[in-house]
Amino acid sequence: MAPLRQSQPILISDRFHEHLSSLTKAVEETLDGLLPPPKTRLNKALRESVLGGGKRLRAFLVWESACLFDVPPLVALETAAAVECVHAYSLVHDDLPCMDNADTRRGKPSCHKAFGESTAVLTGDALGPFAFQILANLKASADIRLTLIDSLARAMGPEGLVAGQMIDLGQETLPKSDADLCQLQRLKTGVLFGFSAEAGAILGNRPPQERQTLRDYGLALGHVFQMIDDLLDGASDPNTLGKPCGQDREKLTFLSLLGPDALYARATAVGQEAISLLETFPADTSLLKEAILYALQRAH
Ligand code: GRG
Repeated sequence: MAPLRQSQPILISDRFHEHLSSLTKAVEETLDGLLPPPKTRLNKALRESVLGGGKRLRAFLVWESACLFDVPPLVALETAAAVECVHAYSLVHDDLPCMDNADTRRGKPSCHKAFGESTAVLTGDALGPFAFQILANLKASADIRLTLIDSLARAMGPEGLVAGQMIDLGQETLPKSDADLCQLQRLKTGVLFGFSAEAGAILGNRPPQERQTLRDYGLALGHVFQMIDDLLDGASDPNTLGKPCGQDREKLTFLSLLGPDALYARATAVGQEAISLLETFPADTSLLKEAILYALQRAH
C-alpha cells in the first residue's frame, strides 16, 4: 500500500466494502441464532439493541484477524458476535439519561426511549454475561476460551470501558492535556478495538508478540476512529450521524485541542503507523490495512 498522504482523496476498494457487507450479514445471522427468541420484553430489547444496525467494525476486526491464522469460520463468527454484544451493551448504557442522555442511536430511538430506562439498564446487564456465555461455549480449547474471556473482561472493566466512561462523565479528573485525552479515548474506544484485533491471534494460538502487534494495531485504529468521530461530532448534523451531535462542545476533544487540520494530520500519521505494524505478518493483511482508510475516510 502506498504511504498515506493527507492531501490525497481516500479510495476504499470494492473488495473491502464487499467483505465488510458479507461479514455484517454473517455476524448478524450468527447473532440472530444465538440471541434468545423475541418472546419477552427483555429479549426484544436485547435483539433490537444488538441487531439494529451498526458498522460491525469490531466484528470485522475479529474476522479479519482470525483469517490470518486459519481459525475455523464458526469460531471466528461467534467471537465476533460476542464482541458486538459487548459493544451494544456499552451503547445502550452510554445512551441512558444518567450517562450521555441520548434519545437516538443508529438512527432510531435509543433503547431506553423504546423500552424504558429499567429495561435498558437490564438489557446492558444481560448482554455482558451473554457475551461471556458465547465465548465459554466456543468450539476451541479451554486455554483459548479462558484467554479470550480474560482479555475481554480486561477491556470492559476497571482498566477499560468502565474506567473510560467514568472519566468521560466527569466522575474522575477530567482530561486537561493531550495525553489525558489519548488515555480517555484509549479506554473508551481503543481497548475494545484492540481486543477485537487481537482475538484472531488468540484464537489462532499465536505467540504473545503477534497478539501484541495486533492489539497495538487495534488500539491505533481506535485512536484514528475516535479522532475522526470528534471531527464529525463537531461538524455533522444528527441526521447524517444517526445520533445527537455537538454534545462534546463543553469537553476537551481532539477537535478543540488540535483543530481540524492538525487532527486529520495526526489521524493520518497514526493510521500509517498502524498499517506499518501489519507488515510483520506474512499473510494478506490488506483488508485490515483498508480498515484504517475506512476510518479516515469518514471525514470526507
Ligand atoms: C462494560 C460494556 C461496558 C460498558 C459500561 C457505558 C460504558 C461503560 C461505556 C461506554 C463507552 C462508549 C459508548 C464508547 C464509545 C465508543 C464508540 C466509538 C462508539 C461508536 O462506535 P461505532 O461508530 O458504532 O462503531 P456502530 O453503531 O457503528 O456500531
